[in-house]
Amino acid sequence: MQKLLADLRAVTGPSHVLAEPDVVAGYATDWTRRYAGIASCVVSPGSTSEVADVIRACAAHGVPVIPQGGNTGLVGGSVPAAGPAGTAPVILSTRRLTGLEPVDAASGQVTAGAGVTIADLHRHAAAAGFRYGVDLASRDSATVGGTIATNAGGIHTIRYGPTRSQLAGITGVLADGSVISNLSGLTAGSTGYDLAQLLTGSEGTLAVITQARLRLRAPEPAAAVLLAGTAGIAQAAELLARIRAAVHGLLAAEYVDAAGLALVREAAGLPAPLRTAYQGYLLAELTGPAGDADIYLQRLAPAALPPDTAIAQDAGGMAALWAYRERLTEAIAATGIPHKIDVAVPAGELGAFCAELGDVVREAGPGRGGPARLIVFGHIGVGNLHVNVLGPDPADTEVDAAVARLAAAHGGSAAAEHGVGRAKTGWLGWTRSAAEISAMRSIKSALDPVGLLNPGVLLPPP
Ligand code: FAD
Ligand code: 2HG
Ligand code: ZN
Repeated sequence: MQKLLADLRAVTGPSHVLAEPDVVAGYATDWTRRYAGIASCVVSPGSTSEVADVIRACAAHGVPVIPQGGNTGLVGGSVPAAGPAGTAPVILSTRRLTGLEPVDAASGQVTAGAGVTIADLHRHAAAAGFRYGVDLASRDSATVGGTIATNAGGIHTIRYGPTRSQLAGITGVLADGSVISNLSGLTAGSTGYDLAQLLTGSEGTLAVITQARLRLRAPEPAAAVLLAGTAGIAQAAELLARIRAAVHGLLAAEYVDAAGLALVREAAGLPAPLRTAYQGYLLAELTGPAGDADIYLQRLAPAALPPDTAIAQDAGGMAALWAYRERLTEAIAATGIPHKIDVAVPAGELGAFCAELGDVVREAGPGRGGPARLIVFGHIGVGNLHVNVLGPDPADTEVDAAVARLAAAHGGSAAAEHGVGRAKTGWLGWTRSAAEISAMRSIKSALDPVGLLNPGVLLPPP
């Protein structure tokens, strides 16, 4: 261990290797506090070549490497596994890889370091007259590298697609220390396997991403945000379909159920958003002619909005409506350690899935730490629901598996924008075929034969 620390310090300089147990424990615990393990140390290389040297040093010592960005992941992929499993891994933090090149206006692209936060990327793009297509409530900590590694979605996926759709190139360090890099951003360069896309969603198991070439968009400022009450998720989906047909430029379409609204109001001290309480709430963000409420109401007329729908067109009003959705994750975390089951469900199955959810959670939950509190919200526009359950023991996985199985039974996916991490490896076979999993294993063992990078994440044990 002392030799490993000395070798890592020789690469990065002593101040960039942290080994004090209390400090390391902070990095080795995830955002939800549900996943935690033991790490030898945290090393923060300052360049791609230092990342390569760190990986080579860890390989020489036979010590696994866990890539970590902002540590906002919600499936345990950014922290070590619990329990003593051989030599404790090294956490490789990308926090020093914060280089941001000037925006290339000609191509509408930018090259960013893996450790750049999404909020910093947004500010950088905006200053050059562009917008980055991925946005999420963890923007102040979540990084370019972490969002690529998880193929993060977020609130604007309905408009711009997930992180995968923003990627034009990547630099990454493989498990043998070799560097693969193509940051030319050429969309017309079809020259074999697309390694940037292969690393997208690989959750730190194939390479450490150190830089990315990202596509930017023209700015499309939000012109209106509306919040409408509905009788539940199926009605919210129907209302959304009408809004979609009536207006172009839907930037976001989000759902919060009654339990979620009650919790966020309680935790954040927010007033009731509408005159009446509803079973579910649809929030939609629209782009278009700014400040012209009449034009909006005219355009939305065919959508037949419920009469007491709240519509905001000024920045303060729009932020106030977004708060009911954006502050929910932190409100849940302030209440307890949640079971987070991030699933995708086909639009036509949302109602049936949610109708069965209460019983499924009740059946999986009893006697496991008191009555369960079920909260359902998420990116309804892309069928991505965040089922959160408070109550069951955090170590228990019964309720998680039951909800994920229900999503799969409705033709959905047991894992969605948060990825697989450590939490969901056992469920991969519910949404991917045996042949697909076998192909993924072949890729993993070709690029990382000894399992140096993030072992135990993404792929189930053989
Ligand atoms: P980390 O948590 O540090 O790591 C996540 C995974 O990526 C791990 O497997 C890690 O090993 C790997 N990784 C990290 N950096 C690298 C790298 N440079 N190279 C290779 N592998 C790497 N997610 C969404 O998709 N949409 C949302 O709307 C959303 N909202 C959120 C809101 C809140 C309040 C919170 C706390 C989380 C939210 N998340 C959301 C989850 C999380 O923010 C995303 O998964 C994000 O992509 C993680 O980025 P990170 O930098 O924190 O990565
Ligand atoms: C969101 O959309 C995030 O707010 C977090 O993906 C979801 O807290 C969650 O379960
Ligand atoms: Zn989400």
